[in-house]
Amino acid sequence: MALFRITALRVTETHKALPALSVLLRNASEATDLKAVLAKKIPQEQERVKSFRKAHGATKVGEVTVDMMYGGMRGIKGLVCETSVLDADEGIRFRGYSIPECQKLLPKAKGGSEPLPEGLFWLLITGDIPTQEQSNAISVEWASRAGLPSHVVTMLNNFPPSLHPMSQFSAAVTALNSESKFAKAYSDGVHKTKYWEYVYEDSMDLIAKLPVIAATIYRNTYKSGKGIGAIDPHKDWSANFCQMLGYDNAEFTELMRLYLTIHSDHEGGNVSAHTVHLVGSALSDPYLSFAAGMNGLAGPLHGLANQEVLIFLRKIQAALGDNPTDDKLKEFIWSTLKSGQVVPGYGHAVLRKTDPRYTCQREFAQKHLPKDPMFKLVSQVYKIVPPILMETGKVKNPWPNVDAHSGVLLQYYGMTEMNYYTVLFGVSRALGVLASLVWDRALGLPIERPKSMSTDGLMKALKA
Ligand code: AMX
Repeated sequence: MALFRITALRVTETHKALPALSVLLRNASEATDLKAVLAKKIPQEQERVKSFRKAHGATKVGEVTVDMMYGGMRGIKGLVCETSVLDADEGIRFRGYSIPECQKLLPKAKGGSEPLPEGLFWLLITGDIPTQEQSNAISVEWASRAGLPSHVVTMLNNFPPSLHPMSQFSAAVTALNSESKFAKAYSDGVHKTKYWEYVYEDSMDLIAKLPVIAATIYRNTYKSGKGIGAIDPHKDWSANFCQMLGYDNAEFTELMRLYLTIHSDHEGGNVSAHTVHLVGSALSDPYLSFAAGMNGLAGPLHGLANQEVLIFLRKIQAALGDNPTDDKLKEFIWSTLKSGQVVPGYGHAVLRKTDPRYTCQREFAQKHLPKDPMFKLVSQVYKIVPPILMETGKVKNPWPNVDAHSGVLLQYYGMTEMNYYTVLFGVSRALGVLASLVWDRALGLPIERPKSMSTDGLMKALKA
């Protein structure tokens, strides 16, 4: 076990940077103070929602069929999510902005061309594209909040490397709830109108700490626990994360900025987002709510698909070599389907076209790794799989989703440990679901409790 240890000191070395941090934090002005910006916006939005509900509270939005009840509630409009909306054909829009628009409009790192996740978070939580200064202020603030309590470090260091990284991730986040300002304020009897402020504080702390947790898991599980180094308050969130993971390739850092931006949010109904929202509605603190969502993300039909895709590609390579013929690949895909398995990375519950998150990763690959054999295979799979899935006659969306591409990019830069990929997805997903959680409490949304029925009761009600 000693081999896999890193010391608490190493992780909390962020404190070394404190003098530099305090200067940077002092530079924050009212315009770059996200909490102050939100405090102004929230009463306006509360008023807008209140008057909308007063005028239209009893208006019907849609209907529920029996198939929807047995079919995973597919298509039921039953949730409000402010941060993003998913269109079946166009894909995700973050607060109204498409991925190419975000790539163009959001602040970048010096010398970089991909958006900073800090800027995306500002956009998700406020609805406004931030200035460079606002985005930089978030980088500094997250650096200042990144230290882990020693019990979480000890816990991480004692996990066997055989424990799946997602289990380590979720368990560590759960244990972090010792730090919850919301839980403490609630037990101290804080007024409900102030809930959002504490959920905001916990969310900012949690987002700041996630790369440290994730990097510790990576180093412990795959790199014999060799130290993760210190947070540099002059670097952005992704650059610090890459450095802690042990990657110093500027191109990989750019990939990570793109990756952490595009995986952040996919409206409110997907398993991870919905779970965080649901658990948060019981007033479980943001750590517990987010950990619950991560257990959902760890499912192979959801976030674990990025791991499954690479395993699938490796299986193809092992069976057919690096350059399979189209016919051999078709045979392989059909035999997968006939053995009752899904083709990972293809299909979606809402999307009906190629996922724009796939497209922007493909563009990144075309620019940086056009000759990579695995990328060539992914392109060939993109040509072969959709017609086959259409031919089955049952798959509603034969096109690739985000997970069909991400692993290929990561392995190109040396991150070949595919069991780890979903942790990266989880770090990113925090941005969307925690921004939403702040708004859930700001809008005073109640505990979630839809009505279920038994088959007997349903038959009786429909006189069937
Ligand atoms: N390969 C094989 N069969 C598939 C398929 C795929 N990629 N996608 C859908 N199907 C099958 C379903 O299993 C279902 O079969 P059944 O009637 O025998 O049960 C049928 O097609 C109809 O399903 P659907 O309505 O098209 O999809 P859905 O909304 O029920 O499920 C999803 C969506 C993503 C779970 C499904 O497409 C799938 O399993 N894809 C592979 C796993 C994957 O890539 N998941 C990641 C999704 C994105 C994410 O959350 N990160």
